[in-house]
Amino acid sequence: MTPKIMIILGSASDIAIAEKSMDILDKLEIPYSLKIASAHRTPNLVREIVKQGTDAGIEVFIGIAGLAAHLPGSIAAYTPRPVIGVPVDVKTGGVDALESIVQMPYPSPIATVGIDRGDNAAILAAQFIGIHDEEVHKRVIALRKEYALKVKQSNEDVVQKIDRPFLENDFLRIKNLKINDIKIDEEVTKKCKNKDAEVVIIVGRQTDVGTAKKLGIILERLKISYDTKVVCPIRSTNKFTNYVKSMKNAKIFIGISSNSSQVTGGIVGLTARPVIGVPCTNENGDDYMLTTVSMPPGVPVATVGINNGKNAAVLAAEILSISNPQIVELLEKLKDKKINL
Ligand code: AIR
Repeated sequence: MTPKIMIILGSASDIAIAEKSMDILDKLEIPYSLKIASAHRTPNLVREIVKQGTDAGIEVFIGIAGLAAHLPGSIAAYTPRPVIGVPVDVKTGGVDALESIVQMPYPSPIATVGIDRGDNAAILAAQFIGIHDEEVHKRVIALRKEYALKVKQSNEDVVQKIDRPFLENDFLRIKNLKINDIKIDEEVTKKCKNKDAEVVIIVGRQTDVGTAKKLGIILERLKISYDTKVVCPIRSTNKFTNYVKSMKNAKIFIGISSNSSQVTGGIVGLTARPVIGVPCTNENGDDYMLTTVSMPPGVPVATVGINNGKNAAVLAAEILSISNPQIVELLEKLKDKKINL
């Protein structure tokens, strides 16, 4: 079996986080390769592994590292394939590694997941592959349902066992509720502007539209179709849900989000397609990177740098280019132009 995913660790001491990735990939039956190479101690080894891996058909790279975690960025320097970064908590709770991975300059994005979230990195990699491999997409949906059913079941396993005089255990028993089970990627029929768009951009508030515009300009240069909507999942819940579900041909969703990042969190609950998150700043200069990236197991958001809509576009293009070599060429031109400036 030729591996589709390559996991690279900055050190053998990161192995526990890689185990979480491997558990998921084994479950999803996706062949992978595992290597150890440090961006600082062995930069040449990183370059060789990544170049040879790309030539041999690796579709997605996962870089796992702690401290000044420059490994995912180094991987991105040697491959046109998408790179997922997993920050490891070695010191400072892993925030040092998180900032090192997520804050990449344009046009070199890293799809960053939460601290120690090797499991979410593997799910995200499977979602990328699922865009052109229907079997993998179906397995991701099945896995997502497992996570959801576990939550439902925990009402019986935990709540029902608590014995307290004022706790009404039988009030709205979850097992009796008529919830039409877990519907992921279910469709609704609704007229929308550009229903065939490959990339769907959702902006939570008017203030962040500028970030979406920059993103759109890059997608246009890369000849990728997209649709943009400003809709807040809290203020207009039905509109938000219907819009996400009506975009049934979408291969990738991008959420541009501030505050508690309900936009990205909301999208990810409604689809098994990959979700890219662009954290924004507010008027006071607070940023929302942590509320975008720190997703629980099962529901990753591929987070890029703060206000970096352009990197979200490049990441979307890299993901789509796995099965479309034309985009690789266009991306190379885009990168050359940036360097020549
Ligand atoms: N690391 C290795 N080379 C560069 C970096 N940033 C990271 C590893 C590991 C941490 O440093 O990814 O998380 C400590 O590595 P070690 O080998 O000292 O245990």
